Amino acid sequence: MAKFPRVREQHIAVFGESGSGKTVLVSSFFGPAQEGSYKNDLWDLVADEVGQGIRLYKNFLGMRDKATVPPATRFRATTYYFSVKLKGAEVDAAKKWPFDVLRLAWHDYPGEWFEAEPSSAGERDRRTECFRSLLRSDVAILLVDGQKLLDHHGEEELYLKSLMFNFRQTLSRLEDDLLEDGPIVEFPRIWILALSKADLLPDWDVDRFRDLVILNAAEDIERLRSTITGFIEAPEALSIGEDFMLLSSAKFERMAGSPRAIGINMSRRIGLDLILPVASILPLERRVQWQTKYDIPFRVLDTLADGAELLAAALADGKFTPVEKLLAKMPKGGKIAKAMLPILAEAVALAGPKLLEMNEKARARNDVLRTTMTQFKLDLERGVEDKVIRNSR
Ligand SMILES: Nc1nc2c(ncn2[C@@H]2O[C@H](COP(=O)(O)OP(=O)(O)O)[C@@H](O)[C@H]2O)c(=O)[nH]1
Ligand SMILES: [Mg+2]
Repeated sequence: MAKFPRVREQHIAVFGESGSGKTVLVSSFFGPAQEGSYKNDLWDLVADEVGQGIRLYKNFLGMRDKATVPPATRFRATTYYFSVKLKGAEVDAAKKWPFDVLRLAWHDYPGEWFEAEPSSAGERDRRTECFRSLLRSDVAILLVDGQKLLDHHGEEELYLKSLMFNFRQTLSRLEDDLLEDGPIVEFPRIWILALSKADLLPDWDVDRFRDLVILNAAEDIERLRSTITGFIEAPEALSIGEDFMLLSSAKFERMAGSPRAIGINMSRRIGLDLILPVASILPLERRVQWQTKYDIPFRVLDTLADGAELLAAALADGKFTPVEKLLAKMPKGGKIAKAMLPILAEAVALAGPKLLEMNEKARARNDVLRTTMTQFKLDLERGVEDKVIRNSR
């Protein structure tokens, strides 16, 4: 009998210049799940470090009740650890869920680091160190600030180009340190461009955002891609400039003529419910796509979507046992990756009415794990339909 809880850990890295909305975003991701009125019969969202959780909730309450924004977090790199704890696992370990906690590590990279050279050797080391920890993420979200787009109305190109340029510069500066041991195996391979503060552009959908970025900064994205290509092993497993999403932490309502926020409606969020689905489902999908198309070394596949087998087993009906058997029987390596591919592909292919049906059945059976995983996939489908997210196909 497996020991519970078994934890699957997914990492996402959030990059954005200072003021682009990172701290508010993480507060708004976490806060609502702590409200007394919050209901979720599938899981609890908890902060692994109590102090962090309190700070984020306080940020959230400040916005909700006092319309005050969190203090700027300059030059501070933080990793927030959240656990999505599935309900009912303790009482029913016999369900043999392959995991019952999904851990999300959210890396917040200080925006100032994009904008200025390190001021000392010590700071340079800190940056490299921080960046190394970000590399464990499968997914990176790069924020495009909606406020800056408004400020640059008519010359969005200037802003977008400088954003991409700064970002690429930052990476290039770190190149020597990061590449000490040769091409990097574990590196975020899914780069999502996200419009933050999307509430400021209420009539925009994700297609419009994408068109703007491509029209004005296609070459810059290409340059960023080639920079990253130079960093990593198996660079065909990389998507950048293919995934886009809208994010808004709240509806900020401003008084006419006054720059001061007068109301922050925390119940009007955009895209935040897609964070967990993006962190858990997208890497699995991409892994299947890349593994099918290219000959990718196992060590890359294995880091590309850690625990993909278990996620797939949790999604596709009746697959726990075969996956567990395979994992127990075979040594880690290319052979098992090949044997697993059809199972992963089956899980990824679940969609539409079939997926909904599985979700409903799992819910009726009180199979919280499968309900949650199929729900994440449904949420992503819904996000695509609503034009909040757009993924490469
Ligand atoms: N309209 C709007 N404004 C936001 C949103 N998120 C953040 N802001 C504004 O942007 C400012 C900077 O956000 P913050 O999260 O501190 O940026 P960070 O430096 O990237 O951490 C906040 O003080 C808010 O005024 C959002 O979703 N919508
Ligand atoms: Mg901040």
